[in-house]
Amino acid sequence: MTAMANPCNIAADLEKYIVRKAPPTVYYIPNFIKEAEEECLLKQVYSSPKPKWTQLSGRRLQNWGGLPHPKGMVAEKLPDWLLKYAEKISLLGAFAGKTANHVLVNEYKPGEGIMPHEDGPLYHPTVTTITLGSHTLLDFYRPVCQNQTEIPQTEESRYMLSLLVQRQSLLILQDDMYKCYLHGIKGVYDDVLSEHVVNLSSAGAQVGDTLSRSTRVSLTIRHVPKVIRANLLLGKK
Ligand SMILES: O=C(O)CCC(=O)C(=O)O
Repeated sequence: MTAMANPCNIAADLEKYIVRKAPPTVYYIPNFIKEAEEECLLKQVYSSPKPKWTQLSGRRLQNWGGLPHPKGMVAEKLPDWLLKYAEKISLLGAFAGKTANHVLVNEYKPGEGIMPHEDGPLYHPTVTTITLGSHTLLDFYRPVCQNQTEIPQTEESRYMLSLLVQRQSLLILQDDMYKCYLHGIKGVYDDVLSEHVVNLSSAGAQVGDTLSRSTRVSLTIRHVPKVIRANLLLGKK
C-alpha cells in the first residue's frame, strides 16, 4: 500500500480491500500492521498513566486528541505513537485530505462489548480502526424505523451483517456504513462464524469456525473537523 498522489480520495490501490457483500463502503485490510508494531502499540497503551483510563460498563477507554463537542474540540496534540498511525491512515485519503486528530482506545476483555450505536455528526463521516490483541465480531443494524409501529423492532430483527476484524487489521467504514447503520459488539466469550459474516475469506476464516476471544484493544482513529484553540478559550489572541 502506497501513499497516494491525491490524498483527497481514498487510495485507488485500496479498492481491492472493499468488502463487496456489505453496503458502501467497508475496507478491510488484513495485516495492516506487523506483530512488532502491535506489541509496541500495546506497550504504549498499557504504559499510559492510570487516570487516562475511563471505566465504562463493558469496556474501558482512553481518549486522545481532545473531547469532541458540538461547539468544537479543544484539540490536544496526539502522542507520537498514535500520530504515526493517524498520519499513515490519513495519507490513504480516508479523511478527504485532512489528518486524523482524534483516537479512542477501547479495551474489551472476553465477554465485554459495546451497544449498537452511531458515531454521529461530530466526526468526519469515516471511522478507521486498528485491532490489537484479539479478533472481534462487529455487528451492524438497521436503524429503528419511525413509521413502523405495529411490529416491535427488536435488535434481532434489525440485525444486518457482521464483520470479522482480526488482530493487526485495519477497518475503514464510510458512506452508508457510517451514516445509515448502527454498529456494536456483543459481550460474548466465543464467536461462532455464520454466513452473515461477510468478509470471512479476507479475514482468513470459514463458516462454522468458533473463535475464542482474548483481550482486544482497538484504536479508533477519526477526524474531528471542528476544533478550537485552547488560547482562544482563555481569551488570548
Ligand atoms: O472497538 C471497536 O472496534 C468499536 C469502537 C466503537 O464503536 C466506538 O468507540 O464508538
